[in-house]
Amino acid sequence: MATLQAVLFDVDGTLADTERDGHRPAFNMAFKAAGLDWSWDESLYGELLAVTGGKERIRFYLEKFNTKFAKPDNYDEFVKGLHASKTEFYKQLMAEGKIPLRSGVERLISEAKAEGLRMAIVTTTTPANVTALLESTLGADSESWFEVIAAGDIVPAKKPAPDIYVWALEQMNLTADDAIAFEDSINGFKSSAGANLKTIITINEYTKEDDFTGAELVLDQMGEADDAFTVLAGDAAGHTYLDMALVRKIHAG
Ligand code: XBP
Ligand code: MG
Repeated sequence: MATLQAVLFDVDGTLADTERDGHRPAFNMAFKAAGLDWSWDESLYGELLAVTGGKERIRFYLEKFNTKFAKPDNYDEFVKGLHASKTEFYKQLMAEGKIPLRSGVERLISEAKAEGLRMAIVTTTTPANVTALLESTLGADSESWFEVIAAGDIVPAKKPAPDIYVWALEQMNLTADDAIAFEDSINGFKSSAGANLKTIITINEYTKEDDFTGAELVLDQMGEADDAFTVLAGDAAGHTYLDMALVRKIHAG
């Protein structure tokens, strides 16, 4: 295995619990603003997460859960407009700063930065949403810490397709052996594993039943010295929280 050169971070569910507390309410706000009586509760949203991408998720909802809705003639534009409105609401929610990073995320990113590792964001969410989350949690200039922001419609085939990871690695002129990915969901893991990346999973409420067979390490959270993780699969080599020393061991192992 090559020396670790880069760390690739998923965003939603991995850096913060944005799905339940950010995206879901933002979708609902956009529906309301458009005069639609649709409402995505936490449980329905869990089912809708089967499909990545907000525009794709709206279409999936209308195909599987709200089939009686009469689609307008300009359906593509309708979905795009609804999604653009959702992005505005999402940015507002992030600006309010109510969604914290998950345990250990800020520390791990700082460690990786201090050790000179190259960093990238690899996500299916809209680029503006990445900016909004990073700025509200890590500070105004934090986006610049990431050499590549691979996000949204940059590749047509979103996760679980490997394309977005392949694209990010190409941009960085790296091979999969040079990097490691952090993910939280089966769609994300299929994408990173499909790009041949070793992957560390931190589950959340929506993804705790997903099948992560083949992931190097499955944790409930990255954790801190005073907030230990629980190891769900893999070998944490006696560590109690995820630091760069453990990340390097996992990558080399
Ligand atoms: C995130 C997604 C995104 C967000 C919504 O997946 O699937 O679609 O839920 O963002 P991942 P947009 O964590 O694997 O990147 O509405 O901007 O698409
Ligand atoms: Mg995710």
